[in-house]
Amino acid sequence: MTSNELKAKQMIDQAKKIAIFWHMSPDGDCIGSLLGLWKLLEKQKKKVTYVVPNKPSRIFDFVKWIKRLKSNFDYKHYDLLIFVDFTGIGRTWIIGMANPWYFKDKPLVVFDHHMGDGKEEGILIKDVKSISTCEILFEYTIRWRPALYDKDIATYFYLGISSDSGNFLFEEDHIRTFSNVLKLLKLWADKDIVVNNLIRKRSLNAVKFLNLLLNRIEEKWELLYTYYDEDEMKEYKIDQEEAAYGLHIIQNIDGPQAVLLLRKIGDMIRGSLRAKKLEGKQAGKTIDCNKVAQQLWWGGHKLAAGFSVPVKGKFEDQIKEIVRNINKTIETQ
Ligand SMILES: [Mn+2]
Repeated sequence: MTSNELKAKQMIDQAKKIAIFWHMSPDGDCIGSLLGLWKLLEKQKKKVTYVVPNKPSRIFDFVKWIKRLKSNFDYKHYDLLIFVDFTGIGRTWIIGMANPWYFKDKPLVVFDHHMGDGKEEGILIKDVKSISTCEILFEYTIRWRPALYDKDIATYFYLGISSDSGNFLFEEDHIRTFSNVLKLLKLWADKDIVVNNLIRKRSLNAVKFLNLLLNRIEEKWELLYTYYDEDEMKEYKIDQEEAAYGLHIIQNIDGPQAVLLLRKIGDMIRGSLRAKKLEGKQAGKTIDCNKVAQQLWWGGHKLAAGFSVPVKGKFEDQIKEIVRNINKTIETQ
């Protein structure tokens, strides 16, 4: 065991009251990490509180115990805080909480696979080479507490690996991911429930919204992009996670090296950038989304990253400016 692992395990073993936090717009990896960890800790007779900044999308309604997640933090005493699937930069939502000072100098363990900014606090169990936080959690906890594993826990971690890998499309270390998944399936992870509910099922409104996004597609040099305003989501009665379906579809369009989905949310514009993984001689030329996003405030991974900029002027004009800036950044890579 590395010293960080040893420390994290000790802190978790000794703590009786634990609060687990996840990031904005919880995705499958986030939900799987949190619920998997929660069940492992409950089985060790620990009192666990889990905190979500905003409600998970209804596409996750099929997940067992999802309704137990609470979004109000009580700011009481906890022996240990755990962050899953986010570190320094992702803590911006914590700053927006009622008492941000609460988090200062608290015993903290972080499980994450995002690139950091070097300013992270706490004991970091971080592996940017891993496809998902659920994978990291599984690799550690199956060594620490194999006897506690059950079908639910295996399904939670399977959910995270499946959703962050785009159902095994984006993983880089195939042997690592597939051997972990094989172990989870042997522990009775329910693959069918994840495939049927998360990978295949779409609401009719989500498909109609996709049609809107497809009609707006533009192509500028290395970038294919489309956009929406959050108010339009309301018209279609869908949530952000359902709207993101468009991104999964447009990233398969042949041609440009990167795709971008822009959305206007209140006074911010959020962008999701995805690069195509190039093959053969071109392999070295794959766009580094993390570098692009960092220049626009945020980051993520090499092939997928997000950014956020304040709204200024007309949405359509700002879109053109953002696209120009991204293309300029790509050019200098
Ligand atoms: Mn993740």
